[in-house]
Amino acid sequence: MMRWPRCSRPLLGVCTLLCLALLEHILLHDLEVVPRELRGFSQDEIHQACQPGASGPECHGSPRAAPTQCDLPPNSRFDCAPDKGITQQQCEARGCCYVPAEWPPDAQMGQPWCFFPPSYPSYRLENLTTTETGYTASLTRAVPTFFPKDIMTLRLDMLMETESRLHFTIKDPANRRYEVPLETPRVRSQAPFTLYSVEFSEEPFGVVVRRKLDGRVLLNTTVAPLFFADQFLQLSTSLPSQHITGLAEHLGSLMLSTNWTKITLWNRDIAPEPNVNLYGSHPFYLVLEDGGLAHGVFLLNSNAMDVVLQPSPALSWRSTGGILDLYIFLGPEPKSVVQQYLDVVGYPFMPPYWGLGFHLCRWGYSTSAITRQVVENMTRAYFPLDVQWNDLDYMDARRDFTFDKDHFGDFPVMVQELHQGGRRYIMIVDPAISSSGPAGSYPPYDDGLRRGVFITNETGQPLIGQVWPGLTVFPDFTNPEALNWWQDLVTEFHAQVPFDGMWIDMNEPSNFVRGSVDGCPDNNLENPPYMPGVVGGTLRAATICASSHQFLSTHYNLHNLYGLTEAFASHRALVKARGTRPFVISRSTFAGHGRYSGHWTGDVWSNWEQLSYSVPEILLFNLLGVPLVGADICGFLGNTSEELCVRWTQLGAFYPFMRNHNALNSQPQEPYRFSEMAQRAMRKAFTLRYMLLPYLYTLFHGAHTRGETVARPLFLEFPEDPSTWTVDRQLLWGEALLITPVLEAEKVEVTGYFPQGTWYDLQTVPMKAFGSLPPPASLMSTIHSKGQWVTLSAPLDTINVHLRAGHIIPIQGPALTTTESRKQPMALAVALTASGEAQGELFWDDGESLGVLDGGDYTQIIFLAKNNTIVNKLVHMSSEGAGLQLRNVAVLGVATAPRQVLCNSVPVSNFTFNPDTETLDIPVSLTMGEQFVISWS
Ligand code: MIG
Repeated sequence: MMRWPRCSRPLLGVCTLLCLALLEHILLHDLEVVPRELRGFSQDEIHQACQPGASGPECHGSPRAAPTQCDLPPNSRFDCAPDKGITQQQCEARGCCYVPAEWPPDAQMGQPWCFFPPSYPSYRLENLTTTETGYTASLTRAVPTFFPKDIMTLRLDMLMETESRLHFTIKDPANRRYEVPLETPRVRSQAPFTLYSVEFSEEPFGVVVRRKLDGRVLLNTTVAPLFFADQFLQLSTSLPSQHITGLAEHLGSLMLSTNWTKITLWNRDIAPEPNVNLYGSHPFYLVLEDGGLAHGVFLLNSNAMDVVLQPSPALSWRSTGGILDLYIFLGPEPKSVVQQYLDVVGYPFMPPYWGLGFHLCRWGYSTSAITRQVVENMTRAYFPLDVQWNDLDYMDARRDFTFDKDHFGDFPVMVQELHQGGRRYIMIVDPAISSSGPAGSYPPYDDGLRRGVFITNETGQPLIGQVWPGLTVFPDFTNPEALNWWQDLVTEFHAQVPFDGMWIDMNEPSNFVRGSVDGCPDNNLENPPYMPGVVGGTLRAATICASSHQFLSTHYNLHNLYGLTEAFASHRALVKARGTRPFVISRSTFAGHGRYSGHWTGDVWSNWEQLSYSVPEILLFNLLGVPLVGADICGFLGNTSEELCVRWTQLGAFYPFMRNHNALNSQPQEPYRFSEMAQRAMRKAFTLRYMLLPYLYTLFHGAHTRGETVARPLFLEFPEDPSTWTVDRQLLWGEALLITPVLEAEKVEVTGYFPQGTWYDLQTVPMKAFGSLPPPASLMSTIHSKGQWVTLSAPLDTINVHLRAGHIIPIQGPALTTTESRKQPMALAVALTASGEAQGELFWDDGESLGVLDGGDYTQIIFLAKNNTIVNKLVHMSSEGAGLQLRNVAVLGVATAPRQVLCNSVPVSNFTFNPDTETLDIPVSLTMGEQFVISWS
């Protein structure tokens, strides 16, 4: 739909020119001048006071007279003293309003005392012209701000890239500034149709983005002045609702509070707690709008930043460098928002099948004999184990790419034995490279030095910090030579020890001394004029000097990318060394991380609070395209308890990445350490996971090829139901499974939200084919929900899992490794809706080859149920999947007892029907490769 610009009166002068200039383009574009009511500033005032040639105090330089227009609603006040606490006098000298107010006790922040008046000078938009992809314009500022080095003239590029994606950049046209080296889609021409319209305000400059469908304003940057100084960039926008999530990595609920919240992004090694900057940075948010539509915004900027949320509601990005590079995703469903974000940063990598099995680790498996014993104990106690891990213990003097010949003398043999048992092996690798040995004693250091791959200090020498091996240098993974050096190290070590994946820790990067052993220089990068709310109050806290040098730029700009670049380097090296699908788990992350690696949530305490926080963290990383994520099961720091460990194992069975890991001095917490009763409960959870692996793997394929999530919040499936929006103590696997874990001590009941529809207790699925789950409960356990909270029985041996009506999931017989479980027969659980329909999918391949999709060596099958009939559609077949046995089809929601069941027209004599659970159980003898028709009447 085309819209004529609205030339409202106060803007007439400016607008007339603009309208003439654009007349020829207007029919093609959705351009409008911002209507008055949207503007944060009074145009009249600016125009009167600051016409060209005017010399009012608001127009030129400080000190300025105290502004008069200060009666703004408290929630709509934007902070004019983001950099420091200031007095009334200092505030007014900035040309800002000063109104002291109480902050609630314990508040991290509250309404600002010093705030911008509507007349505060900002940029002015000039020379708006159309381009192939949208618009370009200049932004000019007449009056400097209180930050040093304002860039007085900027260039705006507005790119209408796709129907649902708007992209704009604001940069310095005269000097090339640092930009995040992330590969993003390039678009040559403007999308022919868009879900959004764009409007500009000339003075002060602002952008307004609306959803055409309902006219809702999704972005309005006129609410506060734009800042673009060398080390301080601020862009504020209104939000159309207070329901906002994203902006990882932090500990807390899934939905953020807009009641004056500051989120700091500066990757840091710290045991997770609320309100602090954690290991990763993802400057992306998703907003749920009234009615259930959603949009997302991504600021592609890697500098240290704060994001401030306030109750009007509004959001301010405050970055310390780079450029403003903003994407807006129009959805309109929250699922599409995620997909559109991932179209920009990349879809997740496809993990090997074994990576979805159980991983066992601890810091303190101090010898290969002990490590072996752990594996044996697991098997003896009938616990599955796919991947055994070692922490720092295996290393010689804690140096990467070495092993301790005394305690891990037969390390390579140990790994080979694991392989013979159908298992895999992963060890920790830290980025910091020991630099203290005598020359020639440690090739990774010597070669790295020769190849110039380490981050350097102000004198051009490798910066020296201190990490586990003592003095260390830090590889610069933005240097192509470092990628090759890393690949060589990985390949050489792999030739000795045939490990299967890499656990990359300490890659914020973490440093035990501030900055370096020699401290850091005193300069603008070390002491920026705006210091985000980083723990420790300085950028160098727990890491290296911000002003150190990397190949692409300063560490100041690249810090938040350290984990991402190491993950990239490791992913690439593993492909080379092993020739099969790489498996990397990283502590530090940045936007786009999921393309190369998974993530674990770091040093969580063994307590109930951290157990419950792990649900929103896992959900959030799925929204961010890092679906392979999990917390350390039973907790890392401190001692777990039996009950906590059971509950954590049950929930952990539904983390996409399932690993039990423990700190050095904590009580052991392997599953076999606990009482028989606890072990039985854990075993049940393990069994569930292993049975569900084909479904989980299929979900990962959806993430990899379609940008979907694996573990997902309820709001993603039920956005029209606002009751789902804040649910973050339950999770879905795909569309079909709802998991309701117990997250509190001494509880044998749990209350969960069940969106409208029918939800079948997974334990009513009669798995006679596998004989491993307890007998079906009664029909009582099927939930017919109107959209309500339901209290469920949850004794210690139970995690509630419900199958959503309308879905079919593939299930496989469990085993102690995926090597074995992949050979087991399969079953289908078919959950019918009231109208008797359901559908599902299976993706299958050899589980580890690269290029499976390109080579076509995979199987993809769709299952459909309707009118008392179930059929499969063979979308794509390969020998791998074709031979899988299908032994059992369990149909849930069959109201009346069938008299006859047919499988490919042949009567099935031994079907069973349970009227209490309304379950029809059909034994079959099919292979996945054959087409089937199963029906009952
Ligand atoms: O300074 O390698 O988050 O999982 O066990 C601690 C030892 C270093 C931190 C990791 C943790 C790991 C530990 N590491």
